[in-house]
Amino acid sequence: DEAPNYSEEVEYTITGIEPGAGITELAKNTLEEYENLEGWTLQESSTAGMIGALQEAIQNEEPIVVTGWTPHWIFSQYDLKFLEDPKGTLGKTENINTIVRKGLEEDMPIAYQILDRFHWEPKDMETVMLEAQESSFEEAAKNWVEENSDKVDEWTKGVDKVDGKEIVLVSTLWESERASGNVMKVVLEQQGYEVSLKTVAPAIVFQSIAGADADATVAPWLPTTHGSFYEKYKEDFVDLGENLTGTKNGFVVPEYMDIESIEDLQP
Ligand code: PBE
Repeated sequence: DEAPNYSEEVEYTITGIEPGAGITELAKNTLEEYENLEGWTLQESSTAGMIGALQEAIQNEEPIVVTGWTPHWIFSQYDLKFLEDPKGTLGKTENINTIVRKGLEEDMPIAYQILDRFHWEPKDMETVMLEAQESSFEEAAKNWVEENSDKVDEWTKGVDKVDGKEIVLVSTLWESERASGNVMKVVLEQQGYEVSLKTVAPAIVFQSIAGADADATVAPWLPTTHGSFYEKYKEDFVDLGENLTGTKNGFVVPEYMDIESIEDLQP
């Protein structure tokens, strides 16, 4: 049984996202590691551009291969599947970690303790992401915190309040991290902090924590997606461990495409 050949229809192209994304580097490496992808290229654009191209292809029931990840609302909106990645170049199931600057434990022990305790599930993150589509991340985060006081209490119980101390969080621009960043912002604000949340490229997340321009991040995907930045800066930050388990990157296609693996794509 031969898999159908979609290569010409997709113009030997993987539809990608922002140049600075971890998944963009992993996708480039994937094109190098799979012999059957010789001659294929990664079309870098933006997340919105990738989603627009995906939606257009689905409307016309045409083939398309995109760089995709979960948690993401596109999986609840459309019938999609990850192509199997037998070489594992796009990474296995990953964690999102909390990383803080050196000295934060001494300077802001209260924030440090809450950040250290912060842990939630992919479905919590998805709830915020979905609601944010109708309102905003700020609004959705506030509501999630209100409706999940049992979880938030576990992070804040027994911890003192502070009086307007400033703290800088950095995050990336993707919706999953806008969800987690805004939830942490609300939680720290309720504790009495003045929180600024900045959105930057993954490289800058690590660079600013290592350089103490920012205090904390709840955004890094590890061990693979942001692993190269982690390695580069690991002497210069404190890793508080995972805050969520179960993210995944891959090449994503509509269900109606009759292939199952990256190896089914043809040169
Ligand atoms: N992502 C979503 C990011 C991390 C979170 C997979 C697009 C990246 O590739 O850097």
